Amino acid sequence: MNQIFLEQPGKYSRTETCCRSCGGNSLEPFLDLGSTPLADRLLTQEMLEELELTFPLVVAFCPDCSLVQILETVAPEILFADAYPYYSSFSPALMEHSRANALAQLEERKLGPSSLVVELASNDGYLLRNYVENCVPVMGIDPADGPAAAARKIGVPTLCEFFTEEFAADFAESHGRADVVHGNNVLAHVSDTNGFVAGIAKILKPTGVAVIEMPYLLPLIEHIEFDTIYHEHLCYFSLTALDKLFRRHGLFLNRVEELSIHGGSLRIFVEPSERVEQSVIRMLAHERAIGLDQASFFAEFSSRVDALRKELVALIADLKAKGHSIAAYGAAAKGATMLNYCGLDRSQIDFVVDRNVNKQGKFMPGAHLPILEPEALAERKPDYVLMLAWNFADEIIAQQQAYLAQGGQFIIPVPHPRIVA
Ligand code: DWN
Ligand code: ZN
Repeated sequence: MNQIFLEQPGKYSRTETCCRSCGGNSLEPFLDLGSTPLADRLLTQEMLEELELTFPLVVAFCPDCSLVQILETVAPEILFADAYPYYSSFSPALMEHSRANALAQLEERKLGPSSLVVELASNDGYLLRNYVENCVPVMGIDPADGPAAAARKIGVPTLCEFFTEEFAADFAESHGRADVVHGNNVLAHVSDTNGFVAGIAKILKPTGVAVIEMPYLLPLIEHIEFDTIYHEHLCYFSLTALDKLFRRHGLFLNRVEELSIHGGSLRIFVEPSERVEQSVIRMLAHERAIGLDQASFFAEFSSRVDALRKELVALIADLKAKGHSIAAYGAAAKGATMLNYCGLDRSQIDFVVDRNVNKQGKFMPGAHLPILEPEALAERKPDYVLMLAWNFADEIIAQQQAYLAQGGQFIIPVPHPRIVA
């Protein structure tokens, strides 16, 4: 695939001038992370020798509907190719989070053998497996071959497709409509945002609910979580922007829950009938009160990101000047943004470890850090480990007591770089 990039550079991306949600043409850029490689595109040994193409990573605010979004759209066929390495089941915390979500819907909606639960971007069956165990019919939809095959292996039927409005119409015809539609960390990834939401409307029963999770814009700004910005994430949602997006397709954002996962997320409950609960009214009022629906709210963000970068680079340089060795934990997409924006690579960081066996043996995009198994920390005993998967820091540090006992220390990069031992 890399070779194709070389033959036709630029064929695989488009710079948007209109808002991905409302189509407005007054987009106001407020952060430029430079031209960066695709964060999820881990490299094999042979790919290291080839030119690694990069794409602009500029973030803008839409004053017409409050949506925050990146301006470059890279073709989904490239972003989510079969080499896409993300498997949800490598995180016990995420598995527990998903199980609790499924059981809550099962209970509240009194689902049973005549129900249908669909998940968009169902990955390796990590969530739908909980419905299968409770004899509720399911259907997963995911364009990545690897995770889809893994899902089928555990008894979760999965269609290996991109979810589009057209696909949704056919699905409703052939499979009927769903009582519950899940979509976790997918809405931000789709290039046809409106088509995706219109598709949800097409596959929901009139009494159905779509339960959708996405990272929340407010903690991203408050905790300087700039590394969660990469080409796979086209949109960064406030509740204000979500409410406008769903209403445009006759769907109503009736309930919202705030979650700590992935650095701060929202779980929204969207239905074909309007019965907005206090949780939504309160959060919309809060966003209005703090100005999350105004461009001025983002004015300082770029300088705060740059200050974090300078702080982290200085800390790493100081540790290296003192002769210390440094590794990293988490071959995460956010890790690629962090390393590449801060200009960190193998001259400062020797390797990165990750539990996902599909990532081990590959290399991080741009920085080219080799990805090893977590046991390498106890074996190679780096003095410090930069926690690239900071959203799972507690879980990971709990696993690395042996490394800590040897005197190892972690560097947590956000919201401000700090050393924890
Ligand atoms: O939208 C997305 C967000 C929500 O999750 C996807 N684009 C992919 C993913 O983002 P990410 O690539 O930054 O992934 P994570 O899940 O934040 O990164 C965690 C990484 O750390 C994974 O590669 C798995 C790994 N890990 C590990 O090695 N040991 C995770 C845990 C919990 C562990 O104990
Ligand atoms: Zn807009």
